[in-house]
Amino acid sequence: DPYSTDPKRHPVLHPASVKPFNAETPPFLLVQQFITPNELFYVRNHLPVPKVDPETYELEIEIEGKNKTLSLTLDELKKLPRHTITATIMCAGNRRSEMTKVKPVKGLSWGAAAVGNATWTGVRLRDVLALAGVDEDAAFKHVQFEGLDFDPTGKTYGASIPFWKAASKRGDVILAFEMNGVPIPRDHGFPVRVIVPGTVGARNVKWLARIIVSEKESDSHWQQNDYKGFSPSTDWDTVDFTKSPAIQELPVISAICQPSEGQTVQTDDGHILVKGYAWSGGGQKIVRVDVTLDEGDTWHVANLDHQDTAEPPQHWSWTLWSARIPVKPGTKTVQIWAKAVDSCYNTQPESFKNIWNLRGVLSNAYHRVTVKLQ
Ligand code: MTE
Ligand code: MO
Repeated sequence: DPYSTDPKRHPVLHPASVKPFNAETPPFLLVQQFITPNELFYVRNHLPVPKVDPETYELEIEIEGKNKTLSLTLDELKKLPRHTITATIMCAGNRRSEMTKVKPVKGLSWGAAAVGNATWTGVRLRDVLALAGVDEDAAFKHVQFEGLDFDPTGKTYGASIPFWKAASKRGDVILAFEMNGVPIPRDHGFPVRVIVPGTVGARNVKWLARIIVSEKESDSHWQQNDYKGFSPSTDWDTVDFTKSPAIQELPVISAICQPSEGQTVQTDDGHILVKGYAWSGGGQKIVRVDVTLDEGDTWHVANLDHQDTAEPPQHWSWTLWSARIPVKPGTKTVQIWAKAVDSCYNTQPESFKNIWNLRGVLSNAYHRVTVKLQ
C-alpha cells in the first residue's frame, strides 16, 4: 500500500477520499480564525505523500535551451533573502457538491471548505530564477513545477504558471518552507512547496522537486486535461481539453460557514447571526458581501470582520465576514443567500445552472443555506 506511510491527520478533518487523502475543515471551525491552523487546513493530494529527507533534498532548476541545471540544497535555498506572505489557497473544486445538484460532475464532492488561509515563509521564486540567470525581462512564457509524488507509472504531479507571475516582484510567488511559523507539514508539501498567491490551488505544487523555465506549459495531466472550465453544454463526448485555458486566477467566491445547511438556529432578539468567508483570485480584495433572507428583495451588507491591509492586486488573503439579520416573527425556516463583490466589481453568478461544467470547477454561484429557526 503506497499510502501506508502517509502522515496522521487531525480527526476533525472531513474526508472526501482516503487514498489519496483529501479532506476539508468543518466550515464552522474554518471561520473561527483568520489564519487556519495547520492541522485543520484542507488537504488535497492526488497521490501518496512522499517521504522526503531534508538532509538529501535537492531542488533542480532547469532553463530550456541551457544544458546546465542549477541545483540547490535546502540549506542553500534558506540562505536566500526570506519573504513572508499571508495567502489563501483554494481548490478549483471547492463547493463542487452544490454544482452536482444541477447535474452530476466528475470530481471529489467538496463542500465549501476546500480552502484555507496561512502565513507562508520562504524565498522568492524570482530570486531563485535570478540565480539561474533568468530575470523578469527574459522571453520565456511559462514556469513549470514538478513534485516528488508520483503515480504507479512513475509520472510526477506537475503544473505551470505564466512566466510573468513567477518572475515579477509583485507576483509574490515563493518557494515556501514554513507554514504558520513551523516547517511545512508533510501533507502540505514538506520540505518545500510553491505558493502562487491568487492562483488556483492546483498550481501550488507541494514537495517541489524541479522547476523548468520554458516556452511551454507543463504537459502534466493536471495542467492539460483537468482544471479547465467549459460550457454547460459540453459533455464527456464532446469535450476537447485543448480548447480551454488552464485555470490560473480564480473568480470571486464566498460561502456561508455558520449556520450550516439544515441546522436549527436560535434567534437572538429577533436576529440571526451569519458568518462566512469571501475571496477573489488575482490579488483582488473583497469590497462587499451581501446577504439576503428573502431571495434578494432585501440585501444586508455584511461586516468585513477580518481583512488583510494589503492593496489589490496583491491582496492574497480571504476576508471573514458576519451579518446579524432580522427575521420576521413566526418565521420557521429561512434560506440565506450570500454573494461577494471584489475590487474589480466582479461578483458571483446567481445560480449553478448556467455555470455548470463537467469537472465541477469554478463553482462560485451565490451560496444558499436553508436553516430552521427556533
Ligand atoms: N502538489 C503536489 N505535488 N501534488 C498534489 O497532489 N495538489 C494540488 C496542490 N499541489 C497537489 C499539489 C491541489 S489540486 C491543491 S488544491 C493544493 O495542492 C492543495 O494544497 P493543500 O493540500 O496544502 O491544501
Ligand atoms: Mo485542487
